[in-house]
Amino acid sequence: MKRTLHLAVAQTGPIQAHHSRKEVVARLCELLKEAASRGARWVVFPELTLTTFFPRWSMDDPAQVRSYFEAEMPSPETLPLFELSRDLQVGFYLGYAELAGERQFNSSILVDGGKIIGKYRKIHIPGDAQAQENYPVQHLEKKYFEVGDLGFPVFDAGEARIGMCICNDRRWPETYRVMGLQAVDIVMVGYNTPVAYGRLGEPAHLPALQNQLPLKASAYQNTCWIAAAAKAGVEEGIPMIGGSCIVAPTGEIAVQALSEDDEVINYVCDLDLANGYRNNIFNFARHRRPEHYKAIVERTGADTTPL
Ligand code: ING
Repeated sequence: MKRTLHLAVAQTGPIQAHHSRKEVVARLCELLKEAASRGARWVVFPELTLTTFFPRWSMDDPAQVRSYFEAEMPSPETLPLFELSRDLQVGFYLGYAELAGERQFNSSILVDGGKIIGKYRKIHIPGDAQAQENYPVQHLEKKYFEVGDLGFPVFDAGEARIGMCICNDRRWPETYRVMGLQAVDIVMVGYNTPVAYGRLGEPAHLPALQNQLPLKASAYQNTCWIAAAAKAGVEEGIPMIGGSCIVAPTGEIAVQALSEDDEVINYVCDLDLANGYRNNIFNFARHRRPEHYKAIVERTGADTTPL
């Protein structure tokens, strides 16, 4: 009997500063309903799905900053999404700004049967802690979020082992390898990626390529499926890439979004497709040699001193 899981990714178009939580949750509920109507068992929403990508601005008024965070989950505004998930029996990944006491995290949760069954807090926090002079676009996640303190856990969600990461995490191979070493079947990731990351001044074709590159490589190298959900389109005047996709353990894109708006993509994933790779070329137990990998754990930055 094949182990399959019907997976959906719910890409959202832009969320502007004036969009209320209520309006956004209504959009997410429509996307969840669409995914359920296609037979999906799980739906992946983007990073910081409930608000506009506020780390593009430098804000020092604590009340203004806190207005982008959720002090409780579910909150009265997000409860309808939890209830719909329970009623439709469709689980979801949701990215949001988490206020945990006085601590601020860029977080994601797994919700199934209307209950939170897993949480992750973003570990690779990109950008800067202070606004940079003459940057066309700021990226101040280090100003607003602490480094996550939950590691990269993998959760047993019945038919599959599911792990999570968030946006910049997807560019770092360590993210997936830690989950691959926990036999993850599916990695769910949401992202908000500006088209022009100002300080790089790179050709326009590269952001899309550099989005897919780590997803394809990491799905293949860690014998897992990856479901990646963008918040896309022009948010507060800043273009964000779309390109939401579901990637197979073969390294192939199984399905991808065509628009930069609210869009559902879905795919019936054969979870045993990974077996061939796990038993052969990526049989970690047979082929990995951790005794030669110590630099990966012992060093943070690169340096020329001999190991
Ligand atoms: N966004 C971006 C990302 O990693 C970024 C930050 C953009 C880094 C472009 C490098 C290049 O996709 C978030 N939210 O991490």
